[in-house]
Amino acid sequence: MRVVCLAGGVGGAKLAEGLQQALAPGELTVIVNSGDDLERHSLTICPDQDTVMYTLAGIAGPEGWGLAGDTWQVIGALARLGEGTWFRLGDGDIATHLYRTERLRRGERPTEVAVALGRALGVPSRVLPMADEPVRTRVRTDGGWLDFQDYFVRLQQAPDVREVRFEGAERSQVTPEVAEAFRAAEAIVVAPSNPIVSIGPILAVGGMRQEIAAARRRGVRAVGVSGIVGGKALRGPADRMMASLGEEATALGVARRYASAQLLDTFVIDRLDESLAGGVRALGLQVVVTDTVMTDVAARVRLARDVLAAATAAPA
Ligand code: FO1
Repeated sequence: MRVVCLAGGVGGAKLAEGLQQALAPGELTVIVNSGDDLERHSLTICPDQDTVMYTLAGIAGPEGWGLAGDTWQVIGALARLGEGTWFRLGDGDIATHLYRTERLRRGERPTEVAVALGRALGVPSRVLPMADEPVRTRVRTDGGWLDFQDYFVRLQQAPDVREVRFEGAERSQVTPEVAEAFRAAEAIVVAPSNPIVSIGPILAVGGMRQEIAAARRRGVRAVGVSGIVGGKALRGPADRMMASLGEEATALGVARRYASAQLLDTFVIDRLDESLAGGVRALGLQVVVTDTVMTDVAARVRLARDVLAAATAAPA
């Protein structure tokens, strides 16, 4: 079953790993958010792409991003030189950024570089950036507009977010590779990533919503998973962001967002949120209630199987 999964960072990577294990090699394409990308120390860094790629290669670091067993010599040496090192890059991870930056400088498209990196790391799925054009997520706080990683890492997501924009999205366009993945797709999965700053930028890419809508018109089912359980984001600031943007910080709030974008057929919520199922159904979505907290690999695969079952279920 060919599956296209939209994903951001660590939460998205976990479900993608479950899907990869549940599917045959080559059946999964993950479209990753590139709104978090940044330039540091003259290197092009694509955190969500790398998080998903390393996870699918089985080499992700202990915090979910970066590489397992990495060392920190280069960042330590930069700190001694007085460089700002709040965005920590491991030595092995830097090799990825050198490889990417060099190829981009030679004129390769970001998608081509991502495919080459995935191949070199032995990833049995395709990991595609959402677009080749640069799109940069920026958030407005009471202190003004910030680059995403300034907010996320340097300020540890402390300020309230009042507004979000995806700079460059209006000039971006789905790539031929992304379009081809949707044309071949038999199911679409929206991972339990931050709906505002992980899935939001992907949906803002020119032509993305149309590709999803065209696949759904062909009968392909789209299943989303809530990254908010019991009113708390499993990871990251999605709950606080939704609240400060005036949305309900629950699985129902996430469902509302996706329902108003006419993105999904089915929404998967946690058993803890069973009482919200009626509200989600009232939005016109089917509901699956299951265990969504991916504590280990077995839980990732279990959730992936539940999602795939929902994607193949006959429409109610
Ligand atoms: N997250 C942190 O909290 N601190 C870091 O220093 C940091 C460095 C980093 C380097 C490479 C990379 O691919 C990811 C990195 N992340 C770091 C994670 C990243 O900021 C977030 O996972 C995403 O951008 C949010 O989805």
